[in-house]
Amino acid sequence: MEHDHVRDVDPAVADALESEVDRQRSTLQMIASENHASRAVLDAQGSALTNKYAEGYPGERYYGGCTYADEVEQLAIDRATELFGAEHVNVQPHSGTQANQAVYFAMLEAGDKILSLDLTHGGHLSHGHPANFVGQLYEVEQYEVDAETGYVDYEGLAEQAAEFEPDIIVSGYSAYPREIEWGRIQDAADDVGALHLADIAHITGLVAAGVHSSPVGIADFVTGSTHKTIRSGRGGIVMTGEGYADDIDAAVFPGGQGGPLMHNIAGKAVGFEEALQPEFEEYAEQTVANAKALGEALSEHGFSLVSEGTDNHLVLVDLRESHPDTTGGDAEDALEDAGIVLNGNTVPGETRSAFDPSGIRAGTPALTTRGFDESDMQTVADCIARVIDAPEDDDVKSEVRAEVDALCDANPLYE
Ligand code: DSN
Repeated sequence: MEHDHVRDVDPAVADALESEVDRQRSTLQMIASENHASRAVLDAQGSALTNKYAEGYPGERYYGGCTYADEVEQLAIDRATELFGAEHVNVQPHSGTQANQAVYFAMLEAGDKILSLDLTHGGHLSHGHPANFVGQLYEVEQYEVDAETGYVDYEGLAEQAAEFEPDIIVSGYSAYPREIEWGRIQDAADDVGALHLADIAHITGLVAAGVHSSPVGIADFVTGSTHKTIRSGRGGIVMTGEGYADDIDAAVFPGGQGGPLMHNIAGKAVGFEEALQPEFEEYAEQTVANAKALGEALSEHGFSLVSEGTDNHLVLVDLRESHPDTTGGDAEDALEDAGIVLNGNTVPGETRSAFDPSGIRAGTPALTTRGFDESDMQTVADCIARVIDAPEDDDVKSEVRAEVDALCDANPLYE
């Protein structure tokens, strides 16, 4: 993948861009929130729409010259509506966090109460972490997963809601390997008259393909990011019923954002079109099959998986039992030396810290895009185990690196 126009102007950035493509081609991307967008999505994101201001919405802009911006945004809206079956879709949020921000801004006053999953149990910064604006503007209490099973403690959540009386309950998670029971969270919200925000950022593609149940039509608001499992242009999305449509649109623009990133919205439109094709359902099914195969193979190697497995695109490994002297950060570094890129992650009942956590999170969306199947995942799990068993051993890392090279050669990217 050449960047000739960049190279003419700026060889330093061109070198970095080309090195990044090489890095993605020659290593295994297993960060659960990442994927490899198609060349079509990349082209759309690198298009002349990056130049266009289009504050407002299709047909109601504050700038002239929006004919094609309108066409592109309406296509993104129509395709998302078809994919998810939502009554109203806003495709302008710059990110998943800004999609969540729009919901809070539309529905809450400063000081209102949010009940959300603890970050170390799989939640997200924008669900109420004290370092995030959400934790600072609102009163936040957090629920947890069951310490024994690793599944969301739905009964505990309902009891906590009855006591705390939140204005909104947030579901949908960033490091949670199991199917989410939207209806049980909705029941807890209904019991206390709270709103329900379901953040499907990680599983947007799985929901679109029907391989994870959908909260659309159950939760009051469904937010997501558009570049993870759904592999579209980078950014966020908000879905809601007609009753909240105007509030959400006003909270996105002008409430929280100025001009929409029209080039990214073009990438969303193209990616949504790809996701409407039958092959995308096969992709999503294979993503989950690969995560299950990875989890089973890691378990056979003696690793302890939070919730003992997965229903979605990721596994969360708690290293404390099998490798008490190896932190998630140690594992992340050693694996990257061997060409396997994932992240150290906190685990439920974390005894270290977010900077030096006790687990690793591994996802299959990007490898599945490259064509990896269950037998490849067995090889990947073997490689991960060998490195984590001997994180200081350079010979092991070199041997694994050679296996990674072979896997990458067999599953080429951006040819
Ligand atoms: N940072 C993303 C993740 O890795 O889960 C979520 O925004």
